[in-house]
Amino acid sequence: MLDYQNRECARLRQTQTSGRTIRVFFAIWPSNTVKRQLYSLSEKLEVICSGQRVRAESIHLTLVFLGEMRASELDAICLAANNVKVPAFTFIVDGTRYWKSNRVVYAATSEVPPELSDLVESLKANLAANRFAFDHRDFTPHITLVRKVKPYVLPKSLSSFERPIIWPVREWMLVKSEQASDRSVYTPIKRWALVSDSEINTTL
Ligand code: 2AM
Repeated sequence: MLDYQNRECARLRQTQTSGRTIRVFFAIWPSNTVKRQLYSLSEKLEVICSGQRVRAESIHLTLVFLGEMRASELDAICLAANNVKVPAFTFIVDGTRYWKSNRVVYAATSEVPPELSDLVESLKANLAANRFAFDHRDFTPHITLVRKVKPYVLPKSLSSFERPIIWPVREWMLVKSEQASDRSVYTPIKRWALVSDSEINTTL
């Protein structure tokens, strides 16, 4: 694991000095337990909506999409993100939705946790203060599970579940996205822990 991280850091440093750009975004990634539940949900969805399900290791929730950035800007992006202090929270996945224009089916929540909205707003404010450009569209928390779906109406049992998936969120990260022949490959660059309430109070 350490070897892998060292190799990744060395590769990033090389990219940083080469003037190349990399595609990056901030996101939260599910634990193995939550990932298994979401992946098993996508198995049902893939069958009924004839799409292509997202690979288990790629399931995530995007916070802010930055897009192509100069690799030399990465340190400054991380410094801006260091200012974000938001408490840990729980994200409750309690339904799926069809997003017609993107042809995806995604997992959603009926109640966006205020801490998640604060995390996104604080990240955007710190990025904007440092003059970084990002996607300014309103934040709609979505976890894409199936892509390239046919026009489709979700059965009631899948638009709202009786037994929600409980996702405890303890950290968020900056992620690099690379295009492989048939898919996107995501690699974490840096992680930040969400803070406990006591840490928030002592920094006020
Ligand atoms: P998606 O799940 O709806 O495809 C990496 O590309 C991640 O950033 C994906 O989760 C993708 O959302 C999200 N994203 C948000 N805005 C994007 C944009 N303008 N272009 C590509 N991906 C975007």
